[in-house]
Amino acid sequence: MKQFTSVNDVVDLQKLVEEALKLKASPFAFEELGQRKTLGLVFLNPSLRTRLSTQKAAANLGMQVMVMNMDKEGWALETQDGVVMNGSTVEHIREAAAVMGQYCDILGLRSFPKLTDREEDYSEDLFNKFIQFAGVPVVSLESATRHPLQSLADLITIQEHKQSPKPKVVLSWAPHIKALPQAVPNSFAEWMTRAASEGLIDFSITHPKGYELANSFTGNTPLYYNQHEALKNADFVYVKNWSSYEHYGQMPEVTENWMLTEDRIAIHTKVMHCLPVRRDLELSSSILDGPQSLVIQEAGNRVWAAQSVLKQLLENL
Ligand code: AN0
Ligand code: CP
Repeated sequence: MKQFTSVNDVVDLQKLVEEALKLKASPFAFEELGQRKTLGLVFLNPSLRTRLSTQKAAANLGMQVMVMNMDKEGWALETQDGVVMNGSTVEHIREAAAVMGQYCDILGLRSFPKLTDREEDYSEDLFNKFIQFAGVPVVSLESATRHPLQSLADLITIQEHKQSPKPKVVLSWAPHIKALPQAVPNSFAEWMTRAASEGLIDFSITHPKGYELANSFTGNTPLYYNQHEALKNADFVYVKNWSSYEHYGQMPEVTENWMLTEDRIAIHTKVMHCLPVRRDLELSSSILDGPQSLVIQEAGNRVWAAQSVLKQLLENL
C-alpha cells in the first residue's frame, strides 16, 4: 500500500480485515516496525475518534506522532493556484504540504467539503494537491468525498459481530439540523459494494427522495425509499445523515420521520453509526443505550483499522 484514500488502495480486502483483527488480539506484535518513523496528523476540521484512534494505532507500532490543528493553530492556507496572495491567506498548500513532508514519513489529512460547489468538492482538489506536494504517503482522515478509515472500521465491526455467513447490511438516512457531507455514506457504500461483490454481505440503501448518492459510489446497490421495507430482516443498520448530492449541499424537505427507533427494527438487528451522533434527532437514545447498539465497539475498532493501514504503509516505505 502506497497511500490510503479509498477502498481502491486496498488490494486484498478480506486480508486487511483479518490483519486488523489480528492486531486487535495482539496490539504490540509490530511495535518495532514504526521505530524512528514519524506520523503527522493534519486537521483542517474537528475530530475526536480519528485523531485519538490514529494516534494510538501509531503508538502501538512504535511511531512518533505529531498533530497539527491547521484550522486553529496554523497559518491561513491558500489552496488555489495562480492567485496573488494579497488577502487573508498567509501560506500556500504547496509549501505547507512540502514542509510537513520534510518532517514526517507518513502524513494524514482531514479536510471536509465546503458543500457549495459540487465540482470543486468532488474533484478533491485540495486533497490531491496535499498528496502531490507532501512527497510522502498520505492517509485520508476524511476528505471531501470519502472517509475510508471509518468504513474499514465498519467492515471490521460487521465481520466481528455477524451471526450468519452473509449478513444483510442496510445504510439508512437519518434526520439532522445541519447539512452534512456525503463522505461517510459514500465511503460506506463504496466499501460495502466491494464486500458484497466478494460475497461477504448483502447491501442495500434507504433514504428519502432527493438524497440519492453519486452513482460512482453506490453502483447497482438496491435502493428503497421506504425505510420499513428496507429494514426487514436487516442484520446491521448503518444510520447516517447526509445532505443532497443532486441539489448539492441542500436539505430537501422530508415530511416522514426517518429517525430510527426500537420499534422499527427486529430484535436481532444491530445498529451502527460513525459518531458523533445527535441523540433523539438522528437516532433514539433508547437504541444508543440498549443492547442493539454497536457504536462504541465500532469506534473502538477505529484503532485496528488505522493500525492495519499504517502497518501496510510502513512495510512499503
Ligand atoms: C462529519 C460528517 O458527517 O462527515 C464527521 C463524521 C465522522 N460529522 C459532522 O460534521 C457532525
Ligand atoms: N467518526 C469519526 O471520524 O469521528 P471524528 O470526527 O470524531 O474523528
